[in-house]
Amino acid sequence: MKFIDEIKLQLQSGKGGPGCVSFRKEAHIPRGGPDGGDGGRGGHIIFKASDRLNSLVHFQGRRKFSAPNGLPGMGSKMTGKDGEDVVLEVPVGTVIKSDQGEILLDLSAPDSEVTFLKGGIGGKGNCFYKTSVNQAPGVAQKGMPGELKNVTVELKSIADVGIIGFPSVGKSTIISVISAARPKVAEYHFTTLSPNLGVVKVSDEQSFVVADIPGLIKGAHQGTGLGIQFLRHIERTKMFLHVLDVSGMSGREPLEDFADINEELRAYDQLDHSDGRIGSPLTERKQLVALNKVDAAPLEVLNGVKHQLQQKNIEFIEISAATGQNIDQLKFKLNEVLKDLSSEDSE
Ligand SMILES: Nc1nc2c(ncn2[C@@H]2O[C@H](COP(=O)(O)OP(=O)(O)O)[C@@H](O)[C@H]2O)c(=O)[nH]1
Ligand SMILES: [Mg+2]
Repeated sequence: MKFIDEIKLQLQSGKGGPGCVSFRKEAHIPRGGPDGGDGGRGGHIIFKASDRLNSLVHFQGRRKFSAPNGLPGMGSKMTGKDGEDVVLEVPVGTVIKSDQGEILLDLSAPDSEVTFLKGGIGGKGNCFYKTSVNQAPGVAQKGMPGELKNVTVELKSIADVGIIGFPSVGKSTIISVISAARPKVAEYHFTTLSPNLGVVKVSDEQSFVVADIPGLIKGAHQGTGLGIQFLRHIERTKMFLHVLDVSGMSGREPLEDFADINEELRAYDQLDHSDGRIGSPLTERKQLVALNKVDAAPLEVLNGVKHQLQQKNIEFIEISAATGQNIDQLKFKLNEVLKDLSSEDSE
């Protein structure tokens, strides 16, 4: 599983409140029985997976979260108030990792809430220590400490490669021919519209995940259809395979399509993203263009498109998902681009 956005946080749950030493005040008796109550529990640190959130930007500027301590116990056997829990909302599909990189928590189910750091238990009041031999214990227990943890909060990507393009250009066919297996569903459970996913195996050690992201149509950024949600899926991929149909069989104009889809990406970038943007703007992400259906493409059309793309210095690969032409090359090319991207990242 790869990650595209991360922040580091220091988290601390509350300490338990101390127990209380107290004795009943009764007429004629100098010291009544013990009545010191227990301390309250310290506040928990809780993570909640929320559908409403799309990024981690709401943590900006805040790096430390601590839950308040429990309050001390009181006389008359009154328990101290518990410290209030701190609930940290994160987008569905967030992972919490330790400093050592170990996954401590995977928040992939919408609305799931997990107590991550428990608040310390409150100390027992002296009331608790009363026995037949000790009727007036003068001791109470301290509260238990809270927990302190440094963590990395990371947003899972849906896939390494998002396959984009208008309907019928061949996206589903491409994913079916380049991918060997379906990724483990549980890992990707967090997507609302479950895009069609596939694992592309390049070698025994190397594979990557592609997502066929349908529904990108003109006006998607304005919310046409489920446009915005599709765009949000696209946002959680690292690069795009932009598929154009050069056969003319579905009446598509490849270069117009190319411009229209890029226009949707640009328009989405310009929407208000103050609630969160994942990764870089869509228009700045790497795209590889696949000219699909070359088996059925009229030569003049194909050459025209190639010429135009070359003039604009746009990288492309000619393929046929139907005949398998250049499909291996496509896999290798995508893998290469992803490797370049991840080495750029680590620089
Ligand atoms: N001739 C030809 N047809 C293709 C090729 N790839 C896809 N198709 C056909 O194009 C149609 C649309 O493909 P599909 O994968 O469903 O497109 P999507 O809407 O982008 O997912 C289907 O009838 C496919 O069989 C190709 O390389 N050559
Ligand atoms: Mg499809």
